[in-house]
Formats: sequence, structure tokens, C-alpha cells
Amino acid sequence: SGSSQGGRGALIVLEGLDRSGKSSQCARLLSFLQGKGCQAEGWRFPDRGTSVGQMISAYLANESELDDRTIHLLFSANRWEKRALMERKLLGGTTLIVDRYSYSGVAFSAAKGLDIEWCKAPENGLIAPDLVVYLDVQPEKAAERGGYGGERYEKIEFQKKVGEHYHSLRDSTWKVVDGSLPMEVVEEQLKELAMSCILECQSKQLASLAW
Ligand code: 2DT
Ligand code: MG
Repeated sequence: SGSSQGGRGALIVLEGLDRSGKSSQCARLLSFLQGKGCQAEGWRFPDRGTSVGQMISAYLANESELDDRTIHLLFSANRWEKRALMERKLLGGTTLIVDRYSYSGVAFSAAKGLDIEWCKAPENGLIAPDLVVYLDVQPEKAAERGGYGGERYEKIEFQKKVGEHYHSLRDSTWKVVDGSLPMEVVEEQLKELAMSCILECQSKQLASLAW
């Protein structure tokens, strides 16, 4: 398999509001794992590198307008187009640290008023994460952190609604980490969660999202 410890890799997802620290923590966790000799890669959604991803990127930059359901399905398609590669990597022993996944897909679209069950449907059949870490930061706190960029959704009122929908998505794979703690403290908690998840996954089959 190429993995130093044998067995498959783990699908570890970080979720949270904009400016909750996901990207920094993904980078820290990735270099920690790689430093330990663990086969690991950092991924993110949306993956703006594909043609679907470019449509999403233009929409987020307010360079194009798309119907709410249309953009929802594009975000989902952007995960589907990566599903086969994701599966190959995981089965080949690579752990994936993923910045946003289906939970962002549902929470952001539901915050616009779309029916949550409708939002969940196209995610069914994607690979289920082994661990979802939600970095919990109050929207006001997140906004204070150097402010938002100019992208669509980066508004405090909208972020509050997104947070409420995230909370309704919590399931048994979720761990909530207080994202307002110092970076190093969050990092330590993430390392522990990730290490035990990776160990457990060696004897656990991949599963599919079934919402
Ligand atoms: P980044 O700032 O992390 O690049 O995210 N989003 C993301 C959705 O609305 N649906 C999705 O399925 C995903 C993955 C969250 C860009 C924005 O895109 C939103 C913020
Ligand atoms: Mg952003």
C-alpha cells in the first residue's frame, strides 16, 4: 500500500465559519503528520483548479451570478469529480486532510433558505469522513480576525445563519474544538484527534455519506 503502518488512510475534514482557522490548522496538522512519516495530503473544497471549480470561483468573486440551486449542485459536482481520486488515495494508504466538505455545502446553501433535505441529497454516495473537526468560533470573533475578504458569504449576518445550520448537521463523526483558544492549543487537540482517527481507520472500511 505504500503506507508505513499499513491499512487505508483516513478522511479527516475541518469545518467552520470563514476565519475560524481551518486553513492554518490544516497546514499545521499536515506538516505534523508528514513529519511523523505518515503518508498525508492536504485537500480543499471548493477545488478551484477544475473547470467546475473555476465557475465556482467566479461566482464567489461576484464575477458571475448563478441560481442558488445551480451553484449548490456545482459545489457538489466539484466533490463528485474528485471522488474516484479520493478513494484511490485513501485505499492506497494516504490520509487526506480536507479543508471544507459536504457540511459546508449544506450549511451555506441552507443559510440562503434552501430546503436542507434538498441540499443534502446530492452529497449521498460521496465518501463519508472518518472525522469531522468543527472549529467553533463565534461569528463576531471570526470577523475580528483581520476581517473578511471581499468574497460572497463573507458577511457577519450570513455567517451566523451558516453557524446555525452547521450545528444541525452534527453527527457521530463530529468533534467540536473551541477555535477561539490559542492556535497552539487547537493544534494539540487536532493532533490527538487525528492520530487516534488514523489508527482506528486501519481496521475500518470506507463508508459513504447516507443523508
Ligand atoms: P473557501 O473560502 O474556504 O475557499 O470557501 N462553500 C464551500 C459552499 O457554499 N459550498 C461548498 O460546498 C463549499 C465547499 C464556503 C469559499 C466559500 O464557499 C463556500 C465559503
Ligand atoms: Mg473564504
